[in-house]
Formats: sequence, C-alpha cells, structure tokens
Amino acid sequence: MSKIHIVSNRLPVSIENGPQGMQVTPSVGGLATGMRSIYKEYGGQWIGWSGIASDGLSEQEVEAIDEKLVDENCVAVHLSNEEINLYYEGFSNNIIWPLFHYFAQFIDYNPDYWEAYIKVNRKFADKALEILEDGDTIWVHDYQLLLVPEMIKAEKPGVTIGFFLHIPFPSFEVFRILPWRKELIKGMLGADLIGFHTYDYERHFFSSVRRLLGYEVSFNQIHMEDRIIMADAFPMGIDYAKFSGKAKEVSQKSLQEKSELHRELEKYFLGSPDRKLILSIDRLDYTKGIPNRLRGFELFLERFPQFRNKVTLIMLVVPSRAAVEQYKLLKSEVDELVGKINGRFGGINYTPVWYFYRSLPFDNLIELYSSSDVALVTPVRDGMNLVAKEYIASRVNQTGVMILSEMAGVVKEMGEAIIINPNNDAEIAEAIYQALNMPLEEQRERMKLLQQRISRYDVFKWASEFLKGLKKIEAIQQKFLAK
Ligand code: GDG
Repeated sequence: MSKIHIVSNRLPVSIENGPQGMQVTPSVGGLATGMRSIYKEYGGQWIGWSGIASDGLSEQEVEAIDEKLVDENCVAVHLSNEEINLYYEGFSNNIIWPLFHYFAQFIDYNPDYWEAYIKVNRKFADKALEILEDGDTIWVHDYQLLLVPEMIKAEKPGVTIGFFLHIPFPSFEVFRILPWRKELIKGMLGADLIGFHTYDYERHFFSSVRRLLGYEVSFNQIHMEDRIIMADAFPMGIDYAKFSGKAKEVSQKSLQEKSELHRELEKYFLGSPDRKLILSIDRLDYTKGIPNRLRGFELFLERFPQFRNKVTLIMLVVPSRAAVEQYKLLKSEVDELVGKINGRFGGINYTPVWYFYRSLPFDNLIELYSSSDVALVTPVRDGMNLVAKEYIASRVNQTGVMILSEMAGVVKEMGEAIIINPNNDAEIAEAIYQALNMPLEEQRERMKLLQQRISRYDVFKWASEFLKGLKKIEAIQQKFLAK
C-alpha cells in the first residue's frame, strides 16, 4: 500500500529530557489532531523538528530521542541553536511571517537567514527522501518549509506532494518586495496540489506565479513546461466534536466539580444578569490586533457609560516568540493599554480588563468559551483563526455573539458574525454595543447557522478533502502524460 507522510516544522509530540530520560507527550494542537488520524491510518511517518536544540545533547541522547519517536511513527530533524535562530526565528518569523501578513516594515533582510533557510529546508527534504518510495504521498505544511516540495520533487518525481499554507498568501505587490520571491514560488511549485485557507490567497498566489514565472493558469490549474499542478482553497476546520463535547460536559458539572476559574466566572457573571463577559484569546502577535481590540473596548466604555461596572473583557494572551524585538514592544504596548483602561474605568469592585499573560489548560479554555457572552476576534491579518471556530463549537446553549475582523480568513465562513474593520476603533465600539443588545432569539438564529457550517467542515473533513484533491490532480497528470 502506498503511504501518506507528513512534514511540518514541529513534530506533533513534545519531548522533554527529564529525570527518567526522554519523555514524549502527544500535542493537542489542531494540526496534530487532524493529521494524526491520517498518517497513522496510511502507515506513514511524521517528519519534523523535535523542539530541542541538538547542540546541548550527547550522541546517546539524540539516539534516545530517535528511538522514543519510533513508537509515535515520528522522525526527528535535529537542529542546532544557530539553525533555529537563523532559519526559524530569522527567515521564517522575521521575513516570511511579517511579509505574508502585510507588515513589510518589520522585515529584517538578513542574507544569512536565507542561506540557513535553504540549508534547513534541505535537511527536512533529505530526511523525507530517506523514507519516501515511489507511489507514496507526502503532505508538507506551512511557511517554514516552502522550498521542501521542489527539493523532494527533483529527487523523487514519482512521489505525490501536497503543500498547505496556514498563513495568508499576500498580494503580488507585497510578495514582490522579497529578494527571494522567485525561489520561494518555485519551491512551492514542486508540489502537485497547493492548498490555502481561502480563495483570495489562492488568487494572489496565481497572480505571483503568472507574473514572476509566466506560467499559464486556467481555472485552478497551473501549466508548467512538463507538468500540470493544482491549487485550491481548503478552509481548515477544528475537531468540532471535541470542543462541543467538552463544553457539554463542563455545563453539566455541579458547582463543587467546577474549576476555581469557572466558579469565579459564574459567581461574578451568572449571579448578576446585567454583568456581561467579552472574550479575547490569542498568541501575542502583532497580526492579531490586540491593541486595536483594547482601543475599541476603551472607546466603548467611553461612549456607553451605562455599561461601565457591568462589562468585562477577559483577555488571554499566550506568550509567543518572546525573543523577537517586535514581540517585546507589543507586550509593553498591551501592558500599558490594559493599565490605562483599568486605571481609567476600574473601581474597587470592577476591573474592566481581566488580563492573563500565560497559556491555560484545555478545560479552562472551554470554560472561558462557554461563559462568554461575546467573542471579540480582531486580527489585522490572520490566515484562518481557529479561536473563532472554537467559540462557536463551545456554545452549547446556542447563545453568544461573534464579533469578527474582515481580515481573518475565517470571515468567509462566518457571515452571521458582526463583521468589523479592525482599524476602526469606533466600529469595534459600536459592534460591542450591538452584540450586548442583541436579542436572544437573534443570537440563536445566527449561532445555529454558524454551528451547522463549522461542524460540517471540521478538521477531519478538511484533511480528507485535501487528500481527495491530491487524487484528482494525480488523475489529471496521468491524462496529461498519456497525451
Ligand atoms: C496559524 C495561523 C490559522 C490559544 N491559547 C491557548 C490555546 N490556544 C489555541 C487555540 C487555537 C490555537 O491555539 C490558535 O490558533 P489560531 O488559528 O487562532 O492562530 P495561530 O496560532 O496564529 O495559527 C492561523 C492556524 O495556523 C491554522 O491553520 O488559523 O491563521 O496564524 O486552537 O485554542 N490552547 C490552550 N491553552 C491556551 O491558553 N490549551
């Protein structure tokens, strides 16, 4: 049987070098959940970085990691601290990430980053090539590995390659800024099927392919010298049943069984029906529009004084990329804004913004989703945004209002949300007002439609649709070769 393998920057497990030796724990992220069902079922391997820098490890420790990973069907690419700095922090997070999210002013055009990106992409490709056989399929993930498809195709043309980009693909006028734009596009074109979250990203990609390489694009096929390949939109879903199931479980718990956080939330909000909770959850990232959200909330409290002492914004910010300068600056800006709002509108019994700078366990996350009257999702750019889908899945009583940025990929699937421009503070303030005044019946009508849509296209459906796309392009290519 031909196998299906996965490649991504990180493996779907985390490894810790503890007192009892190497410990491997499966991770619970969306990608890991969606892909695990596939690569295991098709007898494949998952290739990725272990999460530990190899410089600090002895040869025996490296071997111990490799051995532990065998049981998980995982293969580690070992990276040194320098490689992580230049390829991951450098090229991936200081060049591609800002560029693809339209933050060109944050790019650090360091040529060493590019050299390291090629070298490390080659390491990933070589690891994959060690296990790949003709007829196998490999699915490569995300912006850290844009060159891998071409590297694999050049050595093993008999392997079917899928590539999925989890972040936006920018318009040509932005993409062309990059000195290495042609190399990146060519790298991606090594794949037989390229997937994006939305049709707009796909369209931008086609425009770059046409203008940079002159290939003809018709419908969603790209005609190259000796190959036809395909690109399409596959909006990534979540493990809907896991979120809705957990939310049901949480809602049925008795007061004693509930977590401290949940008890506090219920005491504060359910105890007084005119108190309302607005939720915000993200990694700390300048793409997520966290300051915009705070400014919008501040303006809301200023313009609608009747809601002061009643409405709280609970803001979970998960630390991320703390070594990068832009992220440190953003952290200070967020700290300052929270302090300003709490100082301006807070009182002995009222804190307008409850701010958590940490990550919380899954159960707490569900408690936040299910206790919040409104979800406020305001990225200035976001490939998809799974938090929005998770909020919808967790609303077991079908109430709750979603306020959503028009700049998030997920907006294409959420016409029933209140849609805002994240750069318009007044619009955010108005949207909060509208959400808090929305009659329950209208909330239910909108939520029902959102839940139907998000539950139908979950992460398993997403993965199977992508694999179907791969089968389709294989058939098209066979016809093309037979001509
Ligand atoms: C990239 C793209 C695209 C957050 N805080 C906690 C926690 N989370 C989980 C959420 C959610 C995930 O992290 C965040 O996913 P997003 O999609 O919102 O954002 P990115 O991390 O930027 O992901 C994005 C995604 O890839 C998939 O293609 O949607 O556009 O940028 O699942 O639940 N989980 C736990 N504790 C927390 O404190 N347990």
